[in-house]
Amino acid sequence: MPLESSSRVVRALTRRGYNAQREAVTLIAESETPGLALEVAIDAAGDDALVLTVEHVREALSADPVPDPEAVAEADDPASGPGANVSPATSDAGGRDSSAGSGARADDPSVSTGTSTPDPTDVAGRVPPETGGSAGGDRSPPAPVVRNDMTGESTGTGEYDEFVGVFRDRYERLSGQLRGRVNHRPVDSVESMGAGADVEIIGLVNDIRSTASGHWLIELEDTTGTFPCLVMKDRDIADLVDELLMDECIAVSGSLADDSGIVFVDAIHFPDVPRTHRPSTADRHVQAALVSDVHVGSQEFLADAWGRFADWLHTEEAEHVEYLLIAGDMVEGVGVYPDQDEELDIVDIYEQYEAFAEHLKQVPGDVEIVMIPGNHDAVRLAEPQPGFDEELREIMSVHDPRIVSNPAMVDVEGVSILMYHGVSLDEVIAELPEEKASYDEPHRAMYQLLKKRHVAPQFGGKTRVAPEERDYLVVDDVPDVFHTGHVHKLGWGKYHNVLAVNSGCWQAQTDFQRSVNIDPDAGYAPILDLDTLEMTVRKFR
Ligand code: D5M
Ligand code: FE
Ligand code: ZN
Repeated sequence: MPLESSSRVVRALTRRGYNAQREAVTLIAESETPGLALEVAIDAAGDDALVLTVEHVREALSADPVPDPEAVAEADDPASGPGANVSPATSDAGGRDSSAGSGARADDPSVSTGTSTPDPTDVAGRVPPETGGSAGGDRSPPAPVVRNDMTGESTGTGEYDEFVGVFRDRYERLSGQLRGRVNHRPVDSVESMGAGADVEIIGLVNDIRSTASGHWLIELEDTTGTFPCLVMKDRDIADLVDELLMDECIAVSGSLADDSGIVFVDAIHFPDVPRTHRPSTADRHVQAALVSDVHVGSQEFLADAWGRFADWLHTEEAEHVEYLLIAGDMVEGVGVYPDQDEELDIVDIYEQYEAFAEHLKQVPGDVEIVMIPGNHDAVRLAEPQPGFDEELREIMSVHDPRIVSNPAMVDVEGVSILMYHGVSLDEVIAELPEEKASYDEPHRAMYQLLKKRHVAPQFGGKTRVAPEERDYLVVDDVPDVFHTGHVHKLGWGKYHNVLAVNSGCWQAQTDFQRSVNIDPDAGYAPILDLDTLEMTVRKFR
């Protein structure tokens, strides 16, 4: 089937407010009179259905293979009786209000065009309208299992005590990861050890200074106090000091100085991902598209590229793409950056989500969508960010996406995928040397976060972190795939067998980005084979 005809069907359905399963689109596009098939199928689906399923189409078509003029004539555009070549892309008359949320559709006068006397029995064997909002077809992939979703679990009020609490939790959990490798001494007992004693300390990095003679002084903090640790500039490990971020958890091994007031460091250990990590894979051939940073509402949002991507998902080539993961920045938002309003196409945040929901409708209804928020989305900026509130969920309900917190661990067909928007990547890139993290190789910055087993270690920097009882930003379990966005650069690679993917964006270069020489990778969709963890990238721009 030519791509063009299926994409016209998708567009026509989208305008009527329907999301559609792939096979439903294919059946309509391949029928002799797609325009008519579309009308009959919509009629069969009923006004309450959100997703046009393959059952709707099959039953509509089989019930009435040669449409009975009486049943269809008045249901159809008067100008296009049975057999007339109705082009779905142009049969716009009577389309649903595409910007309305699903709740509004049933009352939409245009919806009832031709179906003003809906009788559930007038087409033999028609299934009752779907009301649950899920794809509902027999081809729906297994729903992803989400761990570490803090939506609705926020306890933080911003009190000082909570900062103490979240650091304690971070320390407990990350030091636990290091304890098998070092024999930790609480810092308040280190001083009493004799000069020259071997010492191992696990602590959060409280301070990093260079001394007058160019050595490094790292202050580590545990639950009992702080202790200064000296890394000599001529040691190989001095190179690792470049990688340190404030507030991350590390261990040092060394020996106590003569005056017992300082540790001379011989080795630095990170919680890290074990080199022996063996990722899990799906036991069937199935793929996931990993995207982020759609930025609907921005003048630079690439609607055409997104449309081509959604059309492609309806083709045979994409038949194994059963999941779409979106790692934040669905919309451009309002007031995110200074002077941002000058580049807005849609100035109202809810209208931005309504427009975004329209673009989601183009995605096949049998693709499972999982999304997390980013810094442009309408949730709190401080991380962890809870999933969208009810009002936004309702706006996006047609495709029934799974909306979870940033970050979240999502298990898809046995593959665990850590989704994180990626605001801390800016900081990692700013603070680490070029060869360890850069915008051109964003996956290397992601390696650092894996090594630290924390998605945003640094407190009080550019990444805002909210104190919660639990530090949701700690990476407890090693993921098989780490998916981020935010920096609008495409890059991927493996770190100790974990596939790190930063997924580019759907927004062309903004004025700000031009001013700081950020050249975004826009309009790409990385496609991940869940059975092999191999990646292919498709370009839609
Ligand atoms: O940011 C996309 C990338 O561009 C990310 O690396 C931050 C950077 N960026 C974009 N606009 C600004 C402004 N105004 N100040 C600082 N950094 C910026 P995203 O937040 O996904 O749009
Ligand atoms: Fe973004
Ligand atoms: Zn962002």
